[in-house]
Amino acid sequence: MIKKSMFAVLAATGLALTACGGGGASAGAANGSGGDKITMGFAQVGAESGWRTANTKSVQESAKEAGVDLKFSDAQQKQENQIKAIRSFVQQKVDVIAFSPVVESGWDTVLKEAKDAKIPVILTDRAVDSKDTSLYKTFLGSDFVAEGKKAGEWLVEQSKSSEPVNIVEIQGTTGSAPANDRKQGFEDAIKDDPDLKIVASQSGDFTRSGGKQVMEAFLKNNPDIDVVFAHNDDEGLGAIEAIEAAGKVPGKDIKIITIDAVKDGMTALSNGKINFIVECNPLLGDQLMDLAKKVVAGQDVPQRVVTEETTFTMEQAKQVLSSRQY
Ligand code: GYE
Repeated sequence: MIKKSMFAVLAATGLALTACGGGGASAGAANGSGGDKITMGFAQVGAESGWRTANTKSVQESAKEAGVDLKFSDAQQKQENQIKAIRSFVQQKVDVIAFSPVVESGWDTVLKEAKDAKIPVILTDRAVDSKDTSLYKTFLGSDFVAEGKKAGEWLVEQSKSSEPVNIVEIQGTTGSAPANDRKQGFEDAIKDDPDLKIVASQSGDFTRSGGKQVMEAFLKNNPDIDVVFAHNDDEGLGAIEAIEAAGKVPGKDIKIITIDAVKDGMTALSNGKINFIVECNPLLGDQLMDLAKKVVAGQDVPQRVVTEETTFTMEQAKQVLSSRQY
């Protein structure tokens, strides 16, 4: 099925849609250009994946370098824990709150509390679906719809033979922005090719064990799987284990497409066990600290900052593997 390799697609640029007023500097807060240290409360999703580990490290290291006092909280993939963490940051009167929302909905109340306390909020990595965009100053992260689209476009490109292709999809965390958007982008990209059919789709919660479990069930119920689309590398790596345990060859009998491009994923791609990876960049720390300083100083920041990303085939992965930072 694999014929051509598609070359790296668009690099989303840092794009300023609308400048929105900062104005959230709390009384006596430092402005980041000298003066007191800024205190940032950061509510992380958890430690579910290689991507997340790299993201946490990036935020922690960048905070140190930027002289930002970081209060870090790990929500263990539970929204209620993140809400608690944000409330505690409000109580502690931090200068700025940054968080990566586990799921998209259900944030209005707590974000209103932060707004009433005049503490600016920065969305990092994942979006919320709140109608009231004044509840946060900016959103820094990837375009997940574009990522799903790149995955689907590659598959369309590879499958010109007019034979039916049975796809199984391992979704990310249910209700999360990357799961919703990657699904949508992928479906959009394949919808005009009648040979490409998603025969099963289930969440693996962005974890390796989740990916393995879901794939085991897929293999039991579907004798004829051609392609796995996993919403992240870890789920794809779990699927590889399940495929091998079932006596099939990942990357050959069943093609695998994933998103992230972390070291373990890129290694599997170099070894031919994964066939294509769409990059999602976790190194958001420097940009986050920069935005935080501006927001605390009451300066304007773009409402949306999109991360730059590419895609990798096996050959491309082999070339860059040794220089990958995460
Ligand atoms: O792709 C996945 C992680 O929100 C972009 O979360 C992030 C996703 C990433 O668990 O590996």
